[in-house]
Amino acid sequence: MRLSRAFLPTLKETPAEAQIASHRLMLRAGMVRQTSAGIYAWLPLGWRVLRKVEQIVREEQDAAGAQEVLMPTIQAADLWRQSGRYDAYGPEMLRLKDRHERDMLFGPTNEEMVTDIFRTYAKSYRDLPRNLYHIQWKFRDEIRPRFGVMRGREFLMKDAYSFDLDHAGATRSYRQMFTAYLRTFARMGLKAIPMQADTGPIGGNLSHEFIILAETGESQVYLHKDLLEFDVLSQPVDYDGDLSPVVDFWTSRYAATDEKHDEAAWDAIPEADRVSARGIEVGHIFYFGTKYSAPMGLQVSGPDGKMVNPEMGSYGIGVSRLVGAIIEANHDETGIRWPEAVAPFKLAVLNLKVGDAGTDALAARLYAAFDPDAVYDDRDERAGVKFADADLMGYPWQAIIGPRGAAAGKVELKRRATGERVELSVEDAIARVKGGG
Ligand code: 5CA
Repeated sequence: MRLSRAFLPTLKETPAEAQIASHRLMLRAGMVRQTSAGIYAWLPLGWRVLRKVEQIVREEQDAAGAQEVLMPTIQAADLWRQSGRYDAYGPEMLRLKDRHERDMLFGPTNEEMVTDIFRTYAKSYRDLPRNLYHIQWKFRDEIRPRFGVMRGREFLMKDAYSFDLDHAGATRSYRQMFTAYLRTFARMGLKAIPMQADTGPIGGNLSHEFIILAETGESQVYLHKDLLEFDVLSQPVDYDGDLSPVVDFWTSRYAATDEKHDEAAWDAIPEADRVSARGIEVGHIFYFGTKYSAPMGLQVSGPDGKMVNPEMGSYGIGVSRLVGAIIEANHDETGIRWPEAVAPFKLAVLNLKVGDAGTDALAARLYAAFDPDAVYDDRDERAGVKFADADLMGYPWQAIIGPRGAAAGKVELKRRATGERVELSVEDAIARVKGGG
């Protein structure tokens, strides 16, 4: 994308309403624009990141055997009356009426709807196990929307729902999602720690929150330091096989949120191994058995011919929240430092003298080698403005092209994460950025 024609509106001033770094940087870099309290429009830069995050989530769900669907945002209240949650959910639910005065709602989550869809088709134990997910906008009328997209009212969530014949099957589905979550967050460059958690309005008896450590996190968390060192991406994963080598490690070390914190267990850990920190919840998984299948009449015939209610679980990831969380974990005083996997563009080509035959030619070659994963700063702006914008927007690589270097066929390659700079020929710069090292 050529910046001379792009809609990438940056803000010079730090917006007063933004209390944390990610919110400030998302507004300053022109990633999002708040249109009502807790409701955001995603502008080109933000939208590209959101889609990259979403795609990693999708790939890992698919790899774990879940199937993607798309359920609507608007739901009929009657479905929620069947589960008993319509009245219980309270003022966080946005309730609507259609022109026929029928009660509708903007979905805060989809347990009822997916149970309704599944009960229409599933007849026997041979229709199990299944796992359906979608990536869809949710609305929760949060009492205090804050921190930008981190706690919004409208937000993008991936929610998956598993259906199994019995407890053993449901445990297996839970462990598959547990593993997929570890991989998903690791691919985004995040260390997310699963912690036993309360189940809240979703209900059920087993639940883990996936939490990344950040000073501005809303939860207080306690964990064993070994958990920060486990490299899940180097572990082979066979979703149809034994997941213990990945899953069991996490239950062998202490990790808890404030609500579940156990002082006695904590005191038993050597002090040098304890980490207490603030955290951001980026995912939450639940096992709740027949909490929805029983009242909603989802049943299948078992191998012995008797009817059974499938055992269910649900598995959420805060896709839009993740964009903020990734920035919380990857920024400095000048701006964002995107991990490559989710960067809006891999490379920014900064032409310091637009109109100079030498710089124009080198810039065009570099840009062509990476387009559409590169931005080309071909604006008629001072070098300082180009440097500041590239640092703010956080592209992993910057290729800086000035007239003196261009005359010698050289560009200066800067790595945003480390600040390291090297002078290279165009070919070597292209190879370096492609190689990622
Ligand atoms: N039905 C279950 C699992 S699919 C569910 O709704 N779980 S949840 O309530 O924990 O939400 C799942 C994830 O959505 C959370 O872990 C969090 O990352 C994200 N999330 C929840 N509320 C918000 C919000 N107000 N703004 C942004 N993200 C949110």
